[in-house]
Amino acid sequence: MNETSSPLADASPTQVLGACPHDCPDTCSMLTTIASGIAIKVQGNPAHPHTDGALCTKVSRYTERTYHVERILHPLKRIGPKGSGQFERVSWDAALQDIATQLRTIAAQGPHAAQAILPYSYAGTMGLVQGESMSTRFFHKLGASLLDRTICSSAGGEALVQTLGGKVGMRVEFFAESKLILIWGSNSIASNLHFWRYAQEAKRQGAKLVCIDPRKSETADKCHEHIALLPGTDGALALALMHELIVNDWLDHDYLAHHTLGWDMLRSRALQWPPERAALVCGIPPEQIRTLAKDYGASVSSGEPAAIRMNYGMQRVHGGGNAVRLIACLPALIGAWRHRAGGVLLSSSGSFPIKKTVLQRPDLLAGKTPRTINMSTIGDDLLRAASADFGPAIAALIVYNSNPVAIAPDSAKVVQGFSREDLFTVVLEHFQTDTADYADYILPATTQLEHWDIHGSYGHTDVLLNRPAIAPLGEAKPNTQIFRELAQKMGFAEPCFTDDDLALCRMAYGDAVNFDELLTNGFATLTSPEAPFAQGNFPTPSGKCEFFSERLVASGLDGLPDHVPNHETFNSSSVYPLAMISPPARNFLNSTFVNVASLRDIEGEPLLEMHAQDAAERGLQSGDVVRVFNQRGVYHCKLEISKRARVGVVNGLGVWWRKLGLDGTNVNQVTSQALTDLGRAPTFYDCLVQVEAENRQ
Ligand SMILES: Nc1nc2c(c(=O)[nH]1)N[C@H]1C(S)=C(S)[C@@H](COP(=O)(O)OP(=O)(O)OC[C@H]3O[C@@H](n4cnc5c(=O)[nH]c(N)nc54)[C@H](O)[C@@H]3O)O[C@H]1N2
Ligand SMILES: Nc1nc2c(c(=O)[nH]1)N[C@H]1C(S)=C(S)[C@@H](COP(=O)(O)OP(=O)(O)OC[C@H]3O[C@@H](n4cnc5c(=O)[nH]c(N)nc54)[C@H](O)[C@@H]3O)O[C@H]1N2
Ligand SMILES: [Mo]
Repeated sequence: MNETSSPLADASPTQVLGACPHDCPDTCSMLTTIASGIAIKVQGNPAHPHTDGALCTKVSRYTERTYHVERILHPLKRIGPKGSGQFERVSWDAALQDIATQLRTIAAQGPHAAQAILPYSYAGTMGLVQGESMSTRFFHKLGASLLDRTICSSAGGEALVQTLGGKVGMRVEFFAESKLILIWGSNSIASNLHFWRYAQEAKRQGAKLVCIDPRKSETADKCHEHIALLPGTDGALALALMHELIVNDWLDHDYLAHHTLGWDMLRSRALQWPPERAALVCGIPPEQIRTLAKDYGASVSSGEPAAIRMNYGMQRVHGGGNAVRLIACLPALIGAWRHRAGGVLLSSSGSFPIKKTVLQRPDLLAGKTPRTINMSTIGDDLLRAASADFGPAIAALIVYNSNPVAIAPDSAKVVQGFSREDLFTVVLEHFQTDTADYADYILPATTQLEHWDIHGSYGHTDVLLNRPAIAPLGEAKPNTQIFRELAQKMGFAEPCFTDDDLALCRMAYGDAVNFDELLTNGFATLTSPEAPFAQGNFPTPSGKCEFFSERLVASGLDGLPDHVPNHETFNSSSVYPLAMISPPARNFLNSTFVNVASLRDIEGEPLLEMHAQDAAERGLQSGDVVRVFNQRGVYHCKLEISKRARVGVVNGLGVWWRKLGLDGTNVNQVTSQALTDLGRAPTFYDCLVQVEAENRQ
């Protein structure tokens, strides 16, 4: 497998090294077996330590997805009303010519008119090349609006930056040596399987595992303890843990004195949160908080490492940023960072020295300063008229690597926006998703088996290279190629619009990574310290763990983290008395894979999990079709009375394709466009609803 040999010509089975492209912390090294140019199998690379030869169930079905009969293999042009899904086949040349004409017409209307064009993309592929490289160059040159990519992790990301100085933390492999692991806001078995392997190893060595999650997830089932707090109350829990650490003097005073900023202030705030107060907010017994604090604090005298694996579950609520800030402070109180198996990990993505400016070429803006649109409020923004404040109404939308009609909050607004007759929409896709149904043009994109790419990770610290294993199916083209050809049709003459994908892969890290090693092994491990903050050295302005942040004060916010209540606060007397969360289903990846029959069969159908007591109060039974509703809309699905749901909270597992649901909607019909305290992120899990049987209107 050298760079020049073509696997496509071989008749006997060969294997090609690749990378799983999906939005998941694990970023696995993948081996594709091909015979006569056909990919017959994908498997985990046994030589890559984190992947350890194993892929998750959904990605092991990657060939089924790639050769799916519904793959879009030719450019398509709309012939029916928006949303009807009626298209006809057109040639690439005709499609690109017409798209270029439409974009040119919009851009020609005035000096800043190109801002009416908006790219909409996220992490359908996490690849740096098929993600934001050639596409971003194209939109910069055009002067299109910028997109604030907040849909997933920006509240937690901003919180980490303000507290630890970056999206950095423990190395995942050292969780295997931890003696206490708090799995906080994460269903690791479903969404971070390769971390779970390390947690299992720790468990075998005697570690205690505690899961903090409103839902009794598959992961909670396998932990020693489960703390089922109400959604959006993690900040209160963290403050009460600090209270107990302080009053019992389970503190590393030396670490606090030398490597933290603002301890006196945080201490005073935490002392206002005795377990009884937090227990009322969190809806859990105070004893559970005391026990957790005792376990966590024990590390100070025993020296046994205590670790926290946060994932993004707790930051999808109003106070998500503050909650992550508080949790990220905890390790410093007990000096957990001194040990390589202690501390916290939410994301490792800040460890990667990605050459963004080389890939994305912001210089192509050439002095233009387009407005920024937040992807999480696309519903409202598509419906906004031109104004001095907003600028021009959005006139064209180019969607790639994302399915906003299914995944963005407050679907009724999103659908209304995408239905606008005066909106020109282009969707680059593998399948005719809910979003593609609203396109004027659908352009067929290649999958990871058909193109080059290079990856970082947000769960480990390895760079991975993806080689194409098969030729593009039908007339599909890589995103990069589509933007290269569009650039040509637009007459963009800069040489950077001819860089090929392998060249872009090489540029992504420049000299920071040995590319020959990537070509040979498929992965390369970044050199990073084993215990990054053992001696402080946080990448914050002060070099300390910033309990108090001057930067937040400068932007008009509280410098000290606090418990920030939900926008939609749980209240048993309100019209909408149930809190709904909508975490990912194990066999889907957001809305990807929902159309793969073998995986959809495992998930069954869209379900709402409800506690028996809440069901009894409503006369509901398992299997009933229910209306889940609030002021934003109604979503119909089947009810399941389930031990996975706690009293007062219902779980609507996501993210189904709307058109595969009971009535053409999914959970996002009821979620809101309200944003988080930090990071301008969505609040999917800050959502009150009522539930009743379908026939009782
Ligand atoms: N199988 C699978 N894997 C995935 C995904 C998928 O869709 N399917 N999605 C991928 C993506 S995009 C991401 S961002 C990552 C991370 O995705 P995450 O958002 O971390 O998803 P989960 O691991 O399900 O963890 C969320 C957990 O948080 C819980 N939760 C909800 N609200 C709260 C709360 O207020 N407090 C606390 N403590 N917990 C809460 C949920 O019940 C759920 O079990 O996973 C990735 N991996
Ligand atoms: N209610 C609720 N809503 C949620 C969440 C939740 O927990 N609850 N989670 C949120 C989170 S964390 C996230 S990250 C977002 C995810 O939202 P999205 O980033 O939109 O992710 P997906 O739904 O997986 O859709 C990705 C699309 O990209 C396409 N794609 C994949 N690779 C390529 C490629 O190479 N080229 C092109 N052109 N297309 C490609 C896939 O076919 C797929 O349709 O959803 C959010 N929405
Ligand atoms: Mo995400």
